[in-house]
Amino acid sequence: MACKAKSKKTFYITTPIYYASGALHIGHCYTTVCCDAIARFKRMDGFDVHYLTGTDEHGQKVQQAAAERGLKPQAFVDGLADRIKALWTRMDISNDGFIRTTDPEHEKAIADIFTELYEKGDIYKSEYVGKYCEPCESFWTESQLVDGKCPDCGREVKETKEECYFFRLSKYADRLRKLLTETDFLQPESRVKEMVNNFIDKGLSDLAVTRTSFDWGIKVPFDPKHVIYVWIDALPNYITALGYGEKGKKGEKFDKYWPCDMHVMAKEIVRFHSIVWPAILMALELPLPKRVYGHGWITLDGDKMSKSKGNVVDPFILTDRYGVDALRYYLLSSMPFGDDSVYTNESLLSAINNDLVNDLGNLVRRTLAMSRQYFDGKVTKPALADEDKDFVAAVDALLPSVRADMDKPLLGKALERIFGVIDKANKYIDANKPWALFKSGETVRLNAVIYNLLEAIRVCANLLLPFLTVYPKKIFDGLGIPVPIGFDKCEYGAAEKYATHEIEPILNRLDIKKELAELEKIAAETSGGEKSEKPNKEKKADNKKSDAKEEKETVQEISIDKFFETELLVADIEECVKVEKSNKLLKLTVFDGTRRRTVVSGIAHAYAPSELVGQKAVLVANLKPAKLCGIVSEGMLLCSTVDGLPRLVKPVGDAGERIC
Ligand code: ME8
Repeated sequence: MACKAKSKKTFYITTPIYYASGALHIGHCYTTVCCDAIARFKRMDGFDVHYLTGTDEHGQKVQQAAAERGLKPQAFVDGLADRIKALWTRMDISNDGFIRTTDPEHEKAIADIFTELYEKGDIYKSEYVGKYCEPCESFWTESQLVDGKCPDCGREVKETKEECYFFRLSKYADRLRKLLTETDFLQPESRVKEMVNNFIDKGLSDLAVTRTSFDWGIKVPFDPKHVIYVWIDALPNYITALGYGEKGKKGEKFDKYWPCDMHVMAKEIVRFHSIVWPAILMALELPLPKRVYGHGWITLDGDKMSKSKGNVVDPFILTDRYGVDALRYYLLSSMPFGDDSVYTNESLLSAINNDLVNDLGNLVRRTLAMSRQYFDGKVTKPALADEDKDFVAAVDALLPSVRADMDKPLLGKALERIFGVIDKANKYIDANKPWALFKSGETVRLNAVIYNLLEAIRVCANLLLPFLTVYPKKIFDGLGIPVPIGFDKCEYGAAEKYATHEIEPILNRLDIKKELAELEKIAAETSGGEKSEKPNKEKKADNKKSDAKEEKETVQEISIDKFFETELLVADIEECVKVEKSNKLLKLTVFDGTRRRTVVSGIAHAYAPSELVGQKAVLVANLKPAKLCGIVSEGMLLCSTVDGLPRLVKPVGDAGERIC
């Protein structure tokens, strides 16, 4: 039960700020959904929660990715930040803050932090000679390399020599060792050994914190040919987002929420969070975060899913097909929080069918149907019978044990407990046979059985609210009671009576074979090629052919007059639906300033229809109408390709304005 003293307690939780260098995948969703479930749980449990996520937008990697697309870095990161925010909206993430490292307040604060550390002698200028891993943006000493390669990603490193500023990390080695070995700061415990053995015991070197080889970043205020390099820019986001700024100016939010209760990230950046970040805070003489939690990786075929390796699973596609709760449930329940786990389409689809459709869906459907059939939905609180005491005890044990799981945090375990009670409730139906009680006219017992089931469903749905954002609300609708905002009624007997409603099934059973085939088809389409049985050699020859064709096409020139024959107009997208029987096509109604037109566009794998309504697009307005899937399309929308996906080119101006 939430009490008054608790409601005053604060809880600050963060995800890493993700690189704005490409579209995010279900690995990023994993961290963000886990933090979301914890944040939602804590809010419901009476805490004043601040949940922060954001984007890491500076650095060489981002500058390069922008250049590859012919974009200025700022325009590139603006587009990606929008897309990342759209993903968190899609995943129902309840973040309270979203920080971008290009936010002017952040940039100013980082410049001040850098100056403060320099003035204190914790940052000094010298020359760097060593190995640099470009994709990881990390410098390594010879002894840290594994087989001569980057210990984080296994790729080649480059010999580098340049003038740069260093952070005096070595100075903090003893304090860091104590922090890691004598407190619960870093979890799970297995990560402590990794950090102490691999880094502290090997001797902490000072950390290179500026670069001169690129300029997309915050300049050192007193030496502007140096750019503050990624970790010193990125890690303090956790305090700049709370308003920590110029020397001595901390701000209300900082005073309220700092120190952070939990920084969550995957294992590859635990080193930065459990060694570099506390050392920066020690140098700034600020309190340290209470806990750093490094979870495992979601892998695909044994390989870490990663943007740079291109082996990613697109959360937009999965949520389009199965809904946000299915993906949230899968991520939260099927991945052991500390260890690595393997993603497969099969495991996702079986979790949906077995747990959500069979166990949860059936329990809700059967119980609500019986309450209506036997009592017209009206069920009252009975006296508790001896034979129900075990069942009721299992329901009552849920809140305290789930609360303990969430504190660890063991999210999968918490869900397992809730689904354990759901399973018990399904068995309780079979054991008590309400249909037989009805037949024999045992109305009092029948009312008690149905009430007990409704109570079990209510408590489970209450506890599922932090994890799933759609189904529990539907269940409360069926139960005929408002969605709770806390856990104060999360115990057996809190509802005096019920008046239940008929609701749609919360989820329909999937045909796994069919879905697997569909997902494979989508993967083939979105990776830009049809699945081909041709041997590799032949495929390579084909590629060469198409390369040659492309080359020819790109050198073909047209006159400016010919170009101006194309009429490009700003258009407003008013409606958008999927074209049935097509995975790629969307049917849009756009207003071109004069009239409404239908446009069929092959962008269904990149956008959910709802994302597009209300957006502006560039319409090629004088194309000959063409029939696609039986629909006449009266124009085309211009797109650029970002990470292999079409993205609408966004114009400025009102519908009907010409683009020239
Ligand atoms: O490292 N499995 O950003 P990033 C599980 N900008 N989690 C995964 C994952 C996977 N396959 N792939 C990504 C950065 N993640 C820096 C962070 S923080 C001050 C700066 C999640 O875009 C996981 O949380 O590479 C991982 O640590 C993070 O995304 C890396 O995101």
